[in-house]
Amino acid sequence: MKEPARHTVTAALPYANGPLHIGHIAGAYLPADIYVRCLRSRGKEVLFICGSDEHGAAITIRALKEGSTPKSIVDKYHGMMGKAFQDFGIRFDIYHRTSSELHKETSQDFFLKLHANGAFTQQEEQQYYDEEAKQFLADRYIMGTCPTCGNPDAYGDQCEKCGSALSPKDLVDPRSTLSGAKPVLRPTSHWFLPMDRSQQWVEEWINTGKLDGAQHHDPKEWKPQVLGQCNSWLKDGLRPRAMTRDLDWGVPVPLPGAEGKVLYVWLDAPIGYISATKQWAIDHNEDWKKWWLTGDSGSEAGMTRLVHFIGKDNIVFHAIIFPILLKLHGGYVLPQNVPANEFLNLEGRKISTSRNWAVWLHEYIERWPNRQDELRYALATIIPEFKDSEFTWKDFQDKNNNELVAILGNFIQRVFVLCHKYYEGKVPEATGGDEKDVLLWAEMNTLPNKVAEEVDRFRFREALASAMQAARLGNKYLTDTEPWKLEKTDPDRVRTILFNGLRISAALSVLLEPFLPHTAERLRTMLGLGPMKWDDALRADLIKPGMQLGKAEHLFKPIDDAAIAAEVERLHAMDPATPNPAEPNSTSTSSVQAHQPSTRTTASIKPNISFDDFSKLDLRVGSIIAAERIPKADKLLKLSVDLGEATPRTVVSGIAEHYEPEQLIGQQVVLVANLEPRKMRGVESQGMVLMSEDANGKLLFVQPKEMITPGADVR
Ligand code: B3M
Ligand code: ZN
Repeated sequence: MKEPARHTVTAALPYANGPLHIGHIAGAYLPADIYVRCLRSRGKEVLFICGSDEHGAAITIRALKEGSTPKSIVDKYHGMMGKAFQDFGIRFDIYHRTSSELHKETSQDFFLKLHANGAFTQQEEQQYYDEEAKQFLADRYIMGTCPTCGNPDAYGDQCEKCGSALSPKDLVDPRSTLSGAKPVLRPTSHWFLPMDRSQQWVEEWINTGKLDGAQHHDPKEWKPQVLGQCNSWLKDGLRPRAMTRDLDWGVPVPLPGAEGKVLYVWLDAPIGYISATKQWAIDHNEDWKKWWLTGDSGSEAGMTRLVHFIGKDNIVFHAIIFPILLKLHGGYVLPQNVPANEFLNLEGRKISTSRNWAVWLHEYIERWPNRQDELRYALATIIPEFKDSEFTWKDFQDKNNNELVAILGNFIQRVFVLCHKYYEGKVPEATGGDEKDVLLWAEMNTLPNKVAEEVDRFRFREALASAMQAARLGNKYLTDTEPWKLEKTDPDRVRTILFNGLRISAALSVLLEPFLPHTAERLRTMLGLGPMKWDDALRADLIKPGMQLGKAEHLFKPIDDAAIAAEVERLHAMDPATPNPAEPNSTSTSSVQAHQPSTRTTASIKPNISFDDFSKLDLRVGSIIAAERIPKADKLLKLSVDLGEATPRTVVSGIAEHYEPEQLIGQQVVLVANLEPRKMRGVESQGMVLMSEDANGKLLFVQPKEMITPGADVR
């Protein structure tokens, strides 16, 4: 395959209906950002496109739920997501939005061209209608049982459990998500994409990589699960799919007689990649066409490599439907790869927006300031490349403490400390080298290509491990050569060793940049180097003898158990409750319960427990006799609680944001007295105080109404 002239890289446009969580990041945006940064470092011409997906039922349903309008929903979340991406170091060339005028024009033109090319059929159809809400029910307005896997909460367009793409009429026992009513069928007319007509070429293109007789891409480069999903669709036979909807939020269908109809969100959203490119081109006085078009108007056929980074639930839209649309329009390049990832779970459970079982990116950035790379690192090691993977706070701590601190930070620290100690922070001059040095460089020399190849193959976890290998080699080299023992006897050798150490540090700042851009920049500053390219990684003259080095800074700080315990506690505290399986809507991520204020305040009751289980709990009334803050823990107070025992109990409680310590003295509380003791921020907590939250989120103690002797049991 010819080396492409340029790369158009897209990352799925997130719906502007909620903030971003780590599942989004690990699934699409982090891998895309690593890929793009690596290409740029290697001098390739790249355009990295993203933006908010602001149409479709995902938005209108959210508006209904928040008692707001679609416009204010998208404004709110577009701003929030754009900022979170920026803060996290995901560097799109543009973060656009599909509610823009340019996007409306672009998608209407695209639609009209398809229409003129005879790409659509217009059909009158019976569609589900909610007589209570007086609205046709497309996509997410309708739920029911998935005919494939039996999931009772499948949507009208898709089952999120098994990934099947669905039509509302496929659902067993359909129900309206607006009113819960059983919908009725009513006729309505829509424009359909008869995908069956494209079945043959799509099948050939997906499985052989051939397009119009030419080799377009190598299908062996596609992930097996992506090919698998496409082929399962193809095996079922592609069917006509409606490209318009009866909705009042979206891009209006630009044809006479189409009042009240908008483009299907999965038609307009991928065109969002194109309109974003147009906006970027306007902003930078550039040409958008070369990033998208083939032939005369743009680049040579096959010379622009289009790659879509997405999660697995978006595969069919990017690997089948959008390519069909691009081809029927004509003149556009088709994706050369769609490296979809599987899902990320969190602490043993599926990430769930409605149940707040998530680590939200903007909150992480707030709570862990200047520690973006720590999360980037932890997530990059668990990108769900081939199967679902799991984030746990413990693993985050381990990756930080055992890898970033112990391997990478430690290596850099050792080299810098010694250079400051022996040479007042100036780069020493190397003289010759021995066998250990030859071996070191033989291994080091393989790394840049290895990392780049793994990135090219979308094996980001391996690529990161290979880049980190440079730090492991560096540590081993220092341990083997022991420069600190030689300074008296062989100072020349020590200079060579530390010069090599600095060269490894410089190489690390290049090889780790795609993964840890903030750290790479700090490291370059410490080394006194400016921006570098991939090929500079091993340049022998990069580090010049006599050059002044920066301070021997610690690149990473260890994370203690208490900080991790606080995160886990926080996660559990946010989760309203285990859902009641008898309630059909309780587990879905965006079902609408318009009559209920919010799922958070009306948590469903946990499953029953036996009386025996209950009697295992030892609940006691206690009096708080002392309270103090715990240094460096904003949320925690250390309480001394008298239970009538010989010594008071020490209890750590997450109430520091709600009470001043002095307010608490003398208050009575209910304590779980037989909870396994647990250390938080170095303090052992010997029990747990029971609390409840008021409507404003303030934590209140559960207290006896009148004073009771401390130690009295609660039953
Ligand atoms: N907004 C789906 C999603 O967020 C959709 C992606 C559009 S990419 C063109 O899962
Ligand atoms: Zn299913």
